[in-house]
Amino acid sequence: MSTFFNRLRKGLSRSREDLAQILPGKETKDLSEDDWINIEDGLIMADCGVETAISLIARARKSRVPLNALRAAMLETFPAQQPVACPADGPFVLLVVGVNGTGKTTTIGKLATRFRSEGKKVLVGACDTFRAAAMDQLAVWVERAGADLVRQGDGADPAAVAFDTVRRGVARRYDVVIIDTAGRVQTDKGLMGELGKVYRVIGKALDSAPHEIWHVVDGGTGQNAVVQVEKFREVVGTSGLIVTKLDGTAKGGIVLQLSQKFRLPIRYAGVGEELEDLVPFDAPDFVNSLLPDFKDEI
Ligand SMILES: Nc1nc2c(ncn2[C@@H]2O[C@H](COP(=O)(O)OP(=O)(O)OP(=O)(O)O)[C@@H](O)[C@H]2O)c(=O)[nH]1
Ligand SMILES: [Mg+2]
Repeated sequence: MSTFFNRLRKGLSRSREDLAQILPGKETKDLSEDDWINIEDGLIMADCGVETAISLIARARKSRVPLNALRAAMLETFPAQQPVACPADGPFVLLVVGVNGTGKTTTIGKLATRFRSEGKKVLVGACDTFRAAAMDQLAVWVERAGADLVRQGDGADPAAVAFDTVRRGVARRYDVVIIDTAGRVQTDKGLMGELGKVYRVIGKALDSAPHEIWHVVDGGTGQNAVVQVEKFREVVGTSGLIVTKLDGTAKGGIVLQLSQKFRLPIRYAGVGEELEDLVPFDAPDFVNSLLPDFKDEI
């Protein structure tokens, strides 16, 4: 069994156990209206949100075996995974965004390690220039990964750092350039404007960049994650999601909700604080972690 599956199963055990109470291996014809309401409540409690819970239930009700149908309906919320963009004119440039403390910097360290293990030359830009500690934290991760870092002094213009990083990535023929940004609340107009500038300046340094914009979401955020993704997407045109902290107290349903609402690929899942705790997202593993196992063959 994969580490991802084990960690997820552990992380999502509460939601799975709750759902197991109300989703016995029954056939649809044996379920009462109250049972369906309980199942819907269970999905909402697991952070699926009302809209997603209702649409999942609507599909499950059409089938003879609700658990099977629910599993299929959950899988359908995930769009087919497209390969990550592979530019012809220079390095692959990735912009990483999200609210405070979701795990952006840690995730960049883990991603840089992955790319390095594939033999790629990786350059990381420290565009969280507000706090020296933030740049130091990134520097540690980057060194552990065996990647290179571009940083300027405290309080430097994040857009200038982003521009420099991408230019250096092109000039020195890096394979991958990753831009770390400061966490910001989606309602902060000033900081969101600054992020928009970082995004635009990357395009000035390399026409086709950024090739991917990944929004790092804390899996334990709950319903607020939806408005976060919406607002960041308006500013930087998010192309994919990374959901972190799925090893902790996250209830998991938010992943289904985000996927159903935005149809964005979920590229990776964070399942711990160590270097190896970032795994490519696997929809069947995820759904199997969230739903109870079949107790009876029906
Ligand atoms: N359990 C767990 N903790 C994680 C995961 N990813 C990140 N963290 C922890 O979350 C905390 C915040 O991580 P950072 O990488 O600093 O988050 P950030 O988004 O860069 O934060 P700001 O730059 O302040 O916005 C750290 O304590 C990380 O170790 C994860 O997948 N699981
Ligand atoms: Mg950070």
